[in-house]
Amino acid sequence: MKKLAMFVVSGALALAMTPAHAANVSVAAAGLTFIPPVFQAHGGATVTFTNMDVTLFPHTLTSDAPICGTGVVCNTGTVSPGGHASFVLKAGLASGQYQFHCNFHPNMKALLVV
Ligand SMILES: [Cu+2]
Repeated sequence: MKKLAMFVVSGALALAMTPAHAANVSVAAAGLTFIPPVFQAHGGATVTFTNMDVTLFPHTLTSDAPICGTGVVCNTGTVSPGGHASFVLKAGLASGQYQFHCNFHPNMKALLVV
């Protein structure tokens, strides 16, 4: 019985020490604004962008820096109202803050916190 208890405890510790899977995140556009304007994710996470803009503008979610791969900028491409697209952040992306914008509306900004 004591052996079983030890096994359970060490199993729980192993679970606690296992890095969490990269949580996937969702970002939307509405009213020429990204929602939320600041989002958190780790490298390897999938970022899904949905265009919920009732003004019927197309949008993109595009990173300023190449953080989807070596020399690869994250870019959903053009997403029409009601549409969605996703990309995967580069695995092992360094901690920091990364700016995103919309290719059609430079004033639309979002910030990724890793
Ligand atoms: Cu836009």
